[in-house]
Amino acid sequence: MGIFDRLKSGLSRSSRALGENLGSIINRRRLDKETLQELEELLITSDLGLSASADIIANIAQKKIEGEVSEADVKEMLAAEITEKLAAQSGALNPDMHQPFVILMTGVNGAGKTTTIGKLAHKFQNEGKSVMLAAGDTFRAAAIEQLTIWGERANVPVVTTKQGGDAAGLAFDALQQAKTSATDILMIDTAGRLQSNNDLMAELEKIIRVLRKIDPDVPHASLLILDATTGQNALAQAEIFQKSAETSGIIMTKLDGTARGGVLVAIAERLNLPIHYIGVGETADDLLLFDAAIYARALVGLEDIS
Ligand SMILES: Nc1nc2c(ncn2[C@@H]2O[C@H](COP(=O)(O)OP(=O)(O)OP(=O)(O)O)[C@@H](O)[C@H]2O)c(=O)[nH]1
Ligand SMILES: [Mg+2]
Repeated sequence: MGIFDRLKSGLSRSSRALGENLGSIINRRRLDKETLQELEELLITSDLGLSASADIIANIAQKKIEGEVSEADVKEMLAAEITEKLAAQSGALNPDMHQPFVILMTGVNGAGKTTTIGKLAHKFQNEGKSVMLAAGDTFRAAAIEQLTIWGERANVPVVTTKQGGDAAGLAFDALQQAKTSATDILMIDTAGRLQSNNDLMAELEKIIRVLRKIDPDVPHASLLILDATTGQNALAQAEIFQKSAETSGIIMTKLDGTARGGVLVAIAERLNLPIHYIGVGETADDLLLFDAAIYARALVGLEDIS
């Protein structure tokens, strides 16, 4: 399956929910005020967020489209508007800028941090880069083992300490090892934490502080992993993590099989942060580069442009 088809199948629950309701709103109607209102409500219930939904509909209203429109017409309009909203937020990571390029992974419990590190390790490794992982989740019992398994699969070294050990100290050791071994990319896993837990959020600040004793420019990327199925709560998470972890970009996971794929638009609207990748499954290959147009078209249930 190509990227578009994988994304489309992942987003099928989201696009089906949107498409079915769109059909009943549009069915051979004009884009009058009432229809536009219903469309806006549909976008809001599809998790695109109040502000993005209002904007998208205002832009469409401005076009003053006369006559009847088909469902496909409206999908094209929505896809174009959503693409425009997301376009500024698309962006691959550029790990060639530093060596080692240090990536800190943060997020709430179960968001997909460890799995995403595994997927990225696989991807970078395939691109011929040397990768090292740091098992900075010293809190959860099986976390170190889980990361070690991903490391073995991708054939990359994993720096560990004992369970209950100091995460910042482990990160420090790992950065030193990555420097000594001239590793291209170091990815540091962290324990899941709720954004409401101040002590654990402070621990992230400590990890960054300690890493900066070695190199004031690290981490080069602080990635917040957001689980799409949490819907609007992802926004609250992002705002707090941005403060403590100095979030520089987002990876949204579990976009396969959720009906809440629209939340990515709300996130992009609210946070001025790039969305680098999206997770569409549990295996190493299930990480896609985020592309605004492809995402928008899959979300509204249109075919690929090409
Ligand atoms: N369907 C699907 N499942 C995913 C995706 N990413 C991660 N998962 C699953 O989500 C669950 C949690 O993933 P982890 O990587 O352990 O999450 P974590 O953020 O490291 O969790 P903690 O370390 O407990 O905070 C696992 O069962 C993963 O397989 C995704 O993109 N799609
Ligand atoms: Mg984990």
